[in-house]
Amino acid sequence: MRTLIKDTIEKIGETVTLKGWVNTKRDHGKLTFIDLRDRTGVIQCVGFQKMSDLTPESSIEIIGVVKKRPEKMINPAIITGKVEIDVQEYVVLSKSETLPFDMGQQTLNLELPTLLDHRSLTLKHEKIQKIFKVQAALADEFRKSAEKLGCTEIFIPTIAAGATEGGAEVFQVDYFGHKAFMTQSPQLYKQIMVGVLERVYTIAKAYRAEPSVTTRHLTEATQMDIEIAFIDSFDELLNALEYVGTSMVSNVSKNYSQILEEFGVDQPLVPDQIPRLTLRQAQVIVTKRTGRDLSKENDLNPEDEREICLWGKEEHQSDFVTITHFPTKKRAFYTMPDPENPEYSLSYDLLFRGIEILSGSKRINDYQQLIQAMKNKKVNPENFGMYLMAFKYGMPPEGGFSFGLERLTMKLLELHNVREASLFPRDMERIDERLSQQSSEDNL
Ligand code: AMO
Repeated sequence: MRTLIKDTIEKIGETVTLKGWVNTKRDHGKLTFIDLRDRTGVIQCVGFQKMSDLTPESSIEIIGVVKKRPEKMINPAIITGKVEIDVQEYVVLSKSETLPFDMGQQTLNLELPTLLDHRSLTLKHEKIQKIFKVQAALADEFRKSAEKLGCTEIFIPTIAAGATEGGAEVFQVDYFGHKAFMTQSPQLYKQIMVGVLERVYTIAKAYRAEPSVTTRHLTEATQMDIEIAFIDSFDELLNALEYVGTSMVSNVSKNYSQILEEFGVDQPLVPDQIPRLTLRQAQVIVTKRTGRDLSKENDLNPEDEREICLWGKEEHQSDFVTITHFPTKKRAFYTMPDPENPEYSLSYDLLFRGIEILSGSKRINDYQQLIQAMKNKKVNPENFGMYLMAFKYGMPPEGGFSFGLERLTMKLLELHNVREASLFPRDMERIDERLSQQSSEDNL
């Protein structure tokens, strides 16, 4: 029977069967050292055999005896650091070809394009795997907090008849000769569904034909969305998004503190009250700190987001800052203008460690007002028949928000580029393979 690597520490003196991949192999004269890796960890295995047929990344089975390591050989960095395996026999299950680069380093020091060109291989690196364990944990915590808020999970289509967020950044598909679009967000469907279930959440793919290459944009991103009906106040929405955001970040950082340490990242600063600023208040603070005049700007640019987060850290010991009241003309048609000053809207972004990780708003729930808002934004109501139907039949006051999973993962682990937080990132230059390379090959 197979023993998992993490369980070997309980089996000193026993003969065990391990299965995994050759993480590294070192020849020391008569002895061969293998670091064997499975889904639970890494363990050192020592054999007198030459093991010349074992190449790094081969998948193998080892039968051996669990031995206590001599005191001075203990490795406190790994859970199996006090033991090692005395190899009796081994079987190669599938031999790996020679690797294009050394995968044995603690951090894989490759340029991002090389890392992505070899994604199926580089994902196997222990430290890279950890990014996606943290990502899975964030999604899990998102689900838990959404359930605590009383939301029901929904699964929404990704092919739609109309562009959801407006603008030109939409992928068009040929749908049996009809024009259709990849959904830019779950927005329309989650709104329809609060008219049914009151409170909903979804983790969904969102497609944006982003025409530029930046460190924060993917063309296919994962959005974690919540939508809540029968809300009494704008603050109720702010409380909900801050609750979900801080629960995810705090719980994952606590449960995966070792991974954060390995990435050299501090535990996040999460005060009881997240600082809240209107866009205009935030701009005044940035101007005071940098001298830059932002009075004519209708949004925060990446530099401003970084600055306001530095302010949050220094003044409120917070890695989060909530920004509210963006100009109505800058937000999507479904956003509710502030009744006290309709030039601004009941909208918000949540910033974390210098970058926007969430946005959302209170929504227009009145049918006629929604049609008018669409017309003002040059959005044709005829393309949104199914969506609008929900507003004809008693849509309660409602609002919601959406977290970007890759951006959140990136900032929690302080990665440099959002592509590192996506298993198979898509951008204008890549769908798995580099598109330029592919097209030049096509031309051969
Ligand atoms: P928005 O367009 O701001 O809002 O998206 C919400 C969050 O999703 C993430 N995100 C992205 N991440 C990587 N690459 C992209 N191209 C990308 N686009 C978005 C960001 C962002 O904060 N329907 C509204 C939300 C709502 O009102 O409920 C929406 O999509 O972290």
